[in-house]
Amino acid sequence: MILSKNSKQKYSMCWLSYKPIDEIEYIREFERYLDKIVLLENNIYFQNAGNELRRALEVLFGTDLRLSNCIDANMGSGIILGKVTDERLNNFITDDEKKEVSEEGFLIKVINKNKGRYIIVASKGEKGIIYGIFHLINKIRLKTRLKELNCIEKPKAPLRIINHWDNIDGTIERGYAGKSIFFANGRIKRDYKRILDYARLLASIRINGVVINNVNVRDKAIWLITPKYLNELSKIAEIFRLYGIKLYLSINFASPIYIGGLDTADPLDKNVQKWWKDAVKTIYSYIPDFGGFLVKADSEFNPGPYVYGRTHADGANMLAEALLPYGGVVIWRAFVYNCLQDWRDTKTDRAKAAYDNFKPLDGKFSENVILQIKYGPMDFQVREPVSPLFGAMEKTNQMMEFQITQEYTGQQIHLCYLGTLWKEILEFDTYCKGKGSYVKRIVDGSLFGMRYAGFAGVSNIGDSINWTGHDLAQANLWTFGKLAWDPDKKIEDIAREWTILTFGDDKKVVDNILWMLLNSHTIYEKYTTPLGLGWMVNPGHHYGPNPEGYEYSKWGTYHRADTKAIGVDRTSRGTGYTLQYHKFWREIFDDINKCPEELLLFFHRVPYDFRLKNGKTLLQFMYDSHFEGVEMVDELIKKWEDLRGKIDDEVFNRVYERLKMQKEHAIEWRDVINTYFYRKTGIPDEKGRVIYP
Ligand code: GCV
Repeated sequence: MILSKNSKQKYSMCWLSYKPIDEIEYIREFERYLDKIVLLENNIYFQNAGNELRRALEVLFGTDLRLSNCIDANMGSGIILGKVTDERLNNFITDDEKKEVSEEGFLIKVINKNKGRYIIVASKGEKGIIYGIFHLINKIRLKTRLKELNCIEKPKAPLRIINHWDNIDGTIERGYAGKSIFFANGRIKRDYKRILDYARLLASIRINGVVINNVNVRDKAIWLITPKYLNELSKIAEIFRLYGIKLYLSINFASPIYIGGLDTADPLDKNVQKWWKDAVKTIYSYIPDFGGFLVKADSEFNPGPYVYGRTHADGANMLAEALLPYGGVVIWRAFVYNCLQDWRDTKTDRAKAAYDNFKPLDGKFSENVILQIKYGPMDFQVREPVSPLFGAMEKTNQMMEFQITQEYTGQQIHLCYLGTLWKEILEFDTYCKGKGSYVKRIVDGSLFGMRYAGFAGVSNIGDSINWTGHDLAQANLWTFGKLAWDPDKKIEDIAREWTILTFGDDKKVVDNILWMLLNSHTIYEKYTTPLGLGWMVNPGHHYGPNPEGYEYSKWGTYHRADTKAIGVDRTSRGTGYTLQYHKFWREIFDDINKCPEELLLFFHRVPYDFRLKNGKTLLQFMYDSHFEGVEMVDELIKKWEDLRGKIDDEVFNRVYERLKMQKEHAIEWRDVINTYFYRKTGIPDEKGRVIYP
């Protein structure tokens, strides 16, 4: 493992740990282009990109290239970084190519002309250059042949943002990889090297925004938007800026009361509006390219506009008005529900909350408000249906919220690669504008022609040696960035690229790790809560099995299991949740025989003797699934054991330890859940396996 040094700590650079290229033929082919790096713009962004490239090439090829500012007639060869609009590139780039390159996009072109050999990396703006550089570096590391380097890349979604749930005391809500890299003990950390390396990792997956504090904004964190912290924050913003990443902050909706001493935070109150305008003005005086606010309001005890009898549009638009003159945005979370609701009434259903709260507001949000919607209607369970809000808000900017951190998916002790699940969600056809109305086209803004759209991923990193606790969990961060840039990409390709860049291209290494990644979500689902059941975790920390553990269970168990059946009837005859979907899906979800089986218990109340498509009863399926899941963890372990000696020892052992823990905890899941069903039904396993009574 190549470790990046900083004064206090060593840590891996994940997929950016460069090693010398070992293929002589490839080195020869490439060396002919390596005379110097030409920067056609003289600014810190180009300088930084040039230095990134130079440092990488030094490791890859052992050559220390000069940085130069001019293309001279006898240049011979080199890598040229420039803006597509630069006339000096006219000889190399066609007008059509120029037109195709966007502000964040880039072009790479290999040229052999008049005995000169050049690789052009060009963009319309600065961000595209840094993305182009990392693209080139990684393509070289994948030993991509020169003739295959030519490309034009552009993002599908304009906003690609990481959300940190970092608290100002240094803890991370739902963080499983150490402490915050930004905060400690109520202060902003000055570990700029670590932040810079983080910015490099994020830029290499083309992330363009980062919210560094938790959406639950409490205590001192409320004051982050004031000069008390803004000076320090501006230094962090500066580091991120170098890598094309904007800084955003989560805010507390009641800040005018907490900080401003007002007696209300009513969004229609003139003093409140003025307070926010002044606060925003101050922020921009420290951070001129500040991205904007992320807001969790009226949810899980956070204040919001409902307190004043106002709508979420009133709340969001008030903030948006303050940010608009500076180009800032408000990202408003749709995760609004009443966690204390009494669900004994059969129509009451938490799954309906986001739609019920926001659908009536479609078209009422300002142009710079974006609604950030969790992928499913509940809360990042191992499987949920796609939130019906996608496809229901044609006049509202929308973003997809994925949880990269593995709150309900094994907390970075269990291997659970999320790319396969995310891809399924993005490929879901909402039918809102007829066939082909995919979620991916909604969150990239193209289906409804929205200016702002994109992806938010709840971060899985902390200050641990490998950033993510489980080394293989780095793949989730990588995949989030790759899908946000291009949701059409094949997940196998994304995972393969990560594997090679992180562990090298040994065939066995690649095959085994790829198998592990691509099967891991299914395995986790099998031994935890298959068929869309969800939630059977311990309350509070959400790790480990607890069949009746749903924390807001005052009104009975979440899944309402009794001796005959389990699941909530969410059909149009039941809670009415399916009515929030387009007719096409409503009819499918409503019908117990048509409903996709992996979501059966999400949508239906099902008797234990109900026969599934494979002929098994629901109960027997449950037993089998849990046994199979544990057996498949053995497969994961075996695949990893086969790689001993082929992977850096430290990394090997770290992952091995986690896999062994996974096995132990998977057995616990199997036994607790199977026992639960056995106790409920009194029906033993048909195969006579031991189920603890
Ligand atoms: C940041 C779930 C999590 C909370 C999280 C919340 C949210 O309820 O358990 O930790 O709070 O989602 O997304 O706001």
